[in-house]
Amino acid sequence: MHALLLIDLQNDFLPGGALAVKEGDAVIPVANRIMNLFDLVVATQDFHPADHGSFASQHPGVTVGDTFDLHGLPQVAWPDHCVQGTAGAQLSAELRRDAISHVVPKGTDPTVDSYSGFFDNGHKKATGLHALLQSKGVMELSIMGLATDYCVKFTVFDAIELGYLVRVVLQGCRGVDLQPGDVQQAIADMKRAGAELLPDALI
Ligand code: VGL
Ligand code: ZN
Repeated sequence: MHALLLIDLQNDFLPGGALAVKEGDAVIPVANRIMNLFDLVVATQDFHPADHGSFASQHPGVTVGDTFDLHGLPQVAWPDHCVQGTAGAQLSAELRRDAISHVVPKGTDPTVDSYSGFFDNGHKKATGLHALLQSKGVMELSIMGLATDYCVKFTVFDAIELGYLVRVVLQGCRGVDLQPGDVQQAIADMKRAGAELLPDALI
């Protein structure tokens, strides 16, 4: 079975959102167009409590974009985003929701961030995504979404480590590029880790 994993296609990562990714809206039509090609479509949802530890607002003296120590892990300080119960946390209304069979929340523990759709950043707790995919007999994953250099990248790394055959739908990814070059580096790192990169022409 081959599943499409849609990473964090939520309002706060789209233009006008709290943590807007440049051209983030360009990936929604890509998702809608390819959904039908898969046995299963699963979406992840960044889903933070209002006092999440990744928010700069929780740490006096820490500015958005800084890296600081969060309970022993290096953490980028983000603006408040994808807060549970807000419109920003919701999946884009333009997504074909009917084709998405499961939504997997992540980042719900205020003490640790969760870029990957599979585990928190400390690799201590699973989100349930792996168990879900195993229960459906999924061995192949095509992955796309936001942001290339954070949640897509770490989801791809974990998926490869867990033994899935992983393809990255590059046309369906956009990144933050906190430092210019981060997105290109992330793409190179995913390839080196063993992901197959699907260029635009293939989908
Ligand atoms: C993400 C930063 C913070 C992402 C989530 O979806 O890539 N990035 N939270
Ligand atoms: Zn987040």
